[in-house]
Amino acid sequence: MNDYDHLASRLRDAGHDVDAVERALALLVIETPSWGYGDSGTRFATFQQAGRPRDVFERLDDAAETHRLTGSASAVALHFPWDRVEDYAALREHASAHGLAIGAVNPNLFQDPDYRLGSVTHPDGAVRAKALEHLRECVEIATELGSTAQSLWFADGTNYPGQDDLAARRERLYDSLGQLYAALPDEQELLVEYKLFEPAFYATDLADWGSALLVCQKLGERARVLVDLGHHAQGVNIEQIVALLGLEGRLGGFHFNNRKYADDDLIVGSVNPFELFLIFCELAARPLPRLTIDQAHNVEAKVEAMVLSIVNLQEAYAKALLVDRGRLAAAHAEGDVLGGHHALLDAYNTDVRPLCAKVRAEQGAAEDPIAALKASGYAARAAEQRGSTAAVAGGWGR
Ligand code: LRH
Ligand code: MN
Repeated sequence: MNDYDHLASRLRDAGHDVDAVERALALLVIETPSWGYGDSGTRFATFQQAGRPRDVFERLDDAAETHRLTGSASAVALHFPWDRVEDYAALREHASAHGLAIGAVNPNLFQDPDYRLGSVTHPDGAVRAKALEHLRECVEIATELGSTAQSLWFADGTNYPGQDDLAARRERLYDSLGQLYAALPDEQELLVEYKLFEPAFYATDLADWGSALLVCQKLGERARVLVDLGHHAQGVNIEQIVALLGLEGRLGGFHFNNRKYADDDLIVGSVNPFELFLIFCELAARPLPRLTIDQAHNVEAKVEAMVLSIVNLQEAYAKALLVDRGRLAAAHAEGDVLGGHHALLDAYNTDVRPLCAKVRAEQGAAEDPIAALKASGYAARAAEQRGSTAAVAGGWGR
């Protein structure tokens, strides 16, 4: 009996609907970020890697390889102007030719020098108008690319007490996003991402989930909160935020990554896999929101990092689908403090790798994506074709 048969029979004996778990896993769609394949770094350095994509078309090629190997990466989130091209129809065609859909569109209002003191919250109305112009351009780009979401993160904030009027900035934020929401076509929604700090180091205008939820409730039904795992203070219970926003119907999206200290943007599940499992336990209780990876692979091989990230997400979701919800509810009803915890631990300690491998194989992907990637020679071929560290178009810090 192979590992899968052994696992499946043990799970069925324990009363799990293994077919239902496999169907749910096969439907999992994770958006990979175009910027996760390109150059990225810290304020100290950006280390260019041989073979990294030279433009958005090659970033899509790397995303297609990630999807070929994992079966769950059939959409790509784009960032503008990093992914700007003349012909968006050609970009859309290139994506669909590789079996990829265009995911969320991410405007960039954090690099232009005009945004030093803010973008949609800037004291100067002309700067806010310029920011809105970029946001409207991204709405049009999304329409051309068939994307249904504007994923909004604003670096807006201040560095010193007294630098600006905190309430006035808030009113400017409401006014700017109100204008954007009014211009939003019906098929698009806004995802509002918050972040505790960086690049602002005194007050960030969208610093936490409550701040983002207030904005969304003011804007309308098609504005929901996006949770980035690296954007919280140490010790914050993120799975509780997921439960709360899910209950409110305001959990619009996720930026998966992992951190030990701050917004480290490391591979999801690489620091705290138990937290990732607990987050999926809350996510699996409702229809899944838009799931996107948001990582910066500063020193590690970028396609391999993305493939491992998808595998970690598949395994976390599979474990969450194996939580015995009936046993959990019974323990809660009986006040059995550890009863529920044991139910979670049993699911978390289940080695789901044979099941994930079987589902990937049934989708025509790889049982062992990392081994398949290494065997494919994809990275060496890319380095051969794309050359080493020549200047590239678009990307972090450019
Ligand atoms: C900000 C952020 C945001 C992106 C950027 C690449 O820290 O998480 O989601 O625009 O990273
Ligand atoms: Mn993010």
